[in-house]
Amino acid sequence: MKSSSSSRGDRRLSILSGHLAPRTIDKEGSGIFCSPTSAADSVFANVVRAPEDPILGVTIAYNKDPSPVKLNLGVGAYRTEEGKPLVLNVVRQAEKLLVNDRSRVKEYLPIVGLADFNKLSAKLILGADSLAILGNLVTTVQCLSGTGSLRVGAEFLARHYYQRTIYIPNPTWGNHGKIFTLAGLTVKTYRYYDPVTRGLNIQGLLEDLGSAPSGAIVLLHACAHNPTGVDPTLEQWEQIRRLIRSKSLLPFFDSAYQGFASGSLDEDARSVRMFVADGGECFIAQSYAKNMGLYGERVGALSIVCRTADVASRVESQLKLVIRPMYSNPPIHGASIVSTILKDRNLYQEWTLELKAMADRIITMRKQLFDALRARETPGDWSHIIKQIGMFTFTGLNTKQVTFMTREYHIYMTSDGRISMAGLSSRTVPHLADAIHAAVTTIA
Ligand code: PLA
Repeated sequence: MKSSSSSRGDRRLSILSGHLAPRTIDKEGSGIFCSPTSAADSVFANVVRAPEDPILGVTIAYNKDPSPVKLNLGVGAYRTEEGKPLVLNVVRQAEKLLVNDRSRVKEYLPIVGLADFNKLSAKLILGADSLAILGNLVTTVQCLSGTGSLRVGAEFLARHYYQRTIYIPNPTWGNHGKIFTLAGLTVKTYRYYDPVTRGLNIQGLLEDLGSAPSGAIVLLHACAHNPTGVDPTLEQWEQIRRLIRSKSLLPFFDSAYQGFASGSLDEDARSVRMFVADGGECFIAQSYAKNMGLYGERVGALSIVCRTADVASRVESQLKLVIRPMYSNPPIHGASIVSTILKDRNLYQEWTLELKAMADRIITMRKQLFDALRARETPGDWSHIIKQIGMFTFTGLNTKQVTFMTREYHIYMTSDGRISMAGLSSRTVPHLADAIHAAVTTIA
């Protein structure tokens, strides 16, 4: 009795001294050094509150703001001119067909997903006439959108590839580093963006990849680079391709925006097709979140282009061993929507028109924002707004200016100054232009 109450006392004392001692919390909040506060009896009392995600956390902050003029330009999610999320017409049609088809069941898909979906996805990114597809050199597995495709590819590389280092652009989508690190790869960066020219630092890129160890993996954004909106020209892609092949580096394409950069699916796949045409190997992670507006359905695909059909089929057998213990097999609904659209001529045609309309609306927003800043004589050269492509503008606004815009104008964006052009409309452009003007004229 006595000993148990004194040990309880000891514990309380140690908790109290924990309160008083300085805390050590690691950056990601996974530290075990923090003392418990209110939930002292929980076995998780030492769990430290983690910070919100730098991109998805913007939406959480936005949702809490009661202001009627608030504007969410954080996450890259398409909105209509009315500021509403958009379900594509072709998606509604495909869903109707699926629901009315009584022969459809809800059985498990195979580990690698829906066979039709995989074939059609490879065709979409590599082209209908791709020799790699015709030669069965490509293995494609359905994954949980772009993120899941990257992660499965990363896990496969960590298990089966001799080089453990992956080079990602600086800057890049915030999740890239985490995905590859958690899979067990070593992440390094290569120079990509030049803040002075607000364009591509091709020289720095070539130098950094040129000094990468032979065989290193290189992450490339297939088009519409996130967050900068800066893509290499075709000539620059060719320079990058030659360097990558000459050093036997392994390209890993992240294709999250096919169709969103130019409005053309083929145009936006040119970088990938250039690398596949030379017969070398490569990885491609595809997402249907943006180009079909299937964000929450989590539909994507990982394709690995190999040198022989035999290697491709052995690679696929190993991908199954990666996937099965992670999530067993992927969900059926979203992939069925995609394959229904991709295999029907009319639906496919209608999709390309809807996609083009989304891309065009974004381009119009760029022009309107640029004009609005010019009309206000906002200091600075804002031509990058119309030069950059894809969903985002990398404005060049600094963290303080972003904080100011959120506080004073209720405009929400990531702290690196990235704005989602897809979240803007003709109605909200003046408000954003006022905010940018005020930010750059009042805060250095
Ligand atoms: N790759 C890149 C380059 C991306 O920008 C995103 C999404 C993904 C992959 C993953 O998308 P998915 O898993 O939904 O298919 N980037 C968003 C959303 C649009 C996010 O951060 O999750 C962004 O706002 O940057």
